[in-house]
Amino acid sequence: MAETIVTAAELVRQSARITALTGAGISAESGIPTFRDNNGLWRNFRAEDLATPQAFARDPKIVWEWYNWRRSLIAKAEPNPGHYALVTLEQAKPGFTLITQNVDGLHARAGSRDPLLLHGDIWTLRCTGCGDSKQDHTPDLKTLPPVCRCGAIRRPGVVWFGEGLPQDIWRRAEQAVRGADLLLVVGTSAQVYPAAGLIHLAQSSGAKVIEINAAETPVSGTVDFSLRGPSGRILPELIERDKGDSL
Ligand code: BV8
Ligand code: ZN
Repeated sequence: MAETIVTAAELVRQSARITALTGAGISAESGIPTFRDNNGLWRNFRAEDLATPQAFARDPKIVWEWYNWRRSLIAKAEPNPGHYALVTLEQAKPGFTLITQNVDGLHARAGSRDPLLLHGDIWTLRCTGCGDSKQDHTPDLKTLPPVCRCGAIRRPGVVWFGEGLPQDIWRRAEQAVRGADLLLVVGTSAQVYPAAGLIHLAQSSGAKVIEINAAETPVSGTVDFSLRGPSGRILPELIERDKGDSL
């Protein structure tokens, strides 16, 4: 293994309170397109056209067609070694917290016990009328938009641009980052706020930061280690060293 990753792996081993912040890049090797890479989800669409309350109010059907397409894609996807490596870390470190911007549910499917879902969950359908929220894992919803028994239409249970993040989740995420010795930043372009602000919060709270990304990001030059490559390969190297070494 390259010298840098060996040193970074030692930092992981020595750290007691580790927080991980993940983005769409951790699910890329599961076959789910990211948002801003060239094969990105949003290449054909503009975020403003789809992931906003205004777009949904204007044309709920087209927004739902995009989410339905993503749900069917995610339903066929499996967690990859990057997701599983974070489960191994969680089991080895009682002070571990996982924060994700992803709505695909792959961390939970890999076995992460309590991922903090900053941007919600694509499998949740929330009624725009009575507020009823339910989990629905049907990959291909037949009726778009889905209708609640109260007669109002349901929306995806995700956070759109211009919407606040779930307050309790955000508070727990900030608390975890403030108290961390080490923040792992995995597969995020660090462009969406307030999530990306957690990276700066970690740095100002004295935590070390290890970034794992296939490409350069706005934070690559500011972190302690910027490991370049696919998280599905790097995370296991970083975390699942030969089993002999206890983490
Ligand atoms: C809010 C959920 C206020 C739905 C999403 C101007 C400046 C700064 C901020 C703003 C601004 N104008 C507006 C804002 C605020 C705005 C924002 O940040 N805009 C950005 C674009 C400038 N933020 C908001 O609106 C937020 N809300 O501010 O509300 C408020 C407060 C109180 C009360 C009312 C209102 C809400 C933001 C949440 C939006 N929802 N998604 C859905 O998923 O459909 S955002 C969307 O982007 C996803 O959640 C995604 O996770 C997130 C971040 O993207 P990434 O995960 O980083 O994915 P990306 O494709 O960008 O990058 C992938 C990375 O992976 C790349 O770096 C790539 O190199 C790497 N990679 C690829 N393959 C691999 C890999 N790495 C490792 N291994 C690989 N194999
Ligand atoms: Zn309802």
